[in-house]
Amino acid sequence: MAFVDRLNREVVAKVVYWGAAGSGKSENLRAIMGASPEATFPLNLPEPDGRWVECIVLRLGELSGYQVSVQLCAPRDLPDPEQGRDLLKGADSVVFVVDSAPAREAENLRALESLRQGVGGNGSGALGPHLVVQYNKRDLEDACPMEVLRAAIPVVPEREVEAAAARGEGTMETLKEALRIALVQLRAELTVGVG
Ligand SMILES: Nc1nc2c(ncn2[C@@H]2O[C@H](COP(=O)(O)OP(=O)(O)OP(=O)(O)O)[C@@H](O)[C@H]2O)c(=O)[nH]1
Ligand SMILES: [Mg+2]
Repeated sequence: MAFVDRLNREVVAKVVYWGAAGSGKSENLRAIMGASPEATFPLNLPEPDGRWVECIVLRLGELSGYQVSVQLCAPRDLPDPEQGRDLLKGADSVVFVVDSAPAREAENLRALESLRQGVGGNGSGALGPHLVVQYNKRDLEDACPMEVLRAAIPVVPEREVEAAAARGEGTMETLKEALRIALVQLRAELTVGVG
């Protein structure tokens, strides 16, 4: 759940990008930074030195009388289980970045398993409603066909998006879907809180 400061009427939502090492998480953040002049870096990164996670902050505007911003976070590589749980705690939605390169199938699966462990669930049910699956690197000449990838990634997401993050294709659409999931919940929480 997003961090809500009712006194100052500010909300910080969190979207976590997750995926195998080299799947394209950083390219997503880079593309979003490039398209969002207002993007900033948060002041309270988990580890100032030798950082294992990248974060950017976007201001989204007003919702139900609150100023809303969102933190987009991506670990470098797969984090260890404790760091992973910390990062996923409070996430309003998760983008699982799939590498379409045929040789990365096992790594994609390992990343999905670590995501499941990180959110504390063991079935696709718990994860799915908060999840956007981004099939990245669709520009590769030997990219796995979509039906092969879908069959190989055992999760039912709320949304899926095809992307070529290194070209900035599909990255904003992915973000839009992740924010949509986050904001639906947030609106409900703020409305209940206001009474
Ligand atoms: N062809 C192609 N290459 C991509 C795409 N997205 C990312 N890459 C390349 O894949 C490599 C890894 O991308 P990153 O964004 O650094 O991957 P990451 O998920 O952040 O990796 P870690 O931080 O190590 O976990 C880089 O050389 C990217 O340029 C894509 O859509 N198409
Ligand atoms: Mg990275």
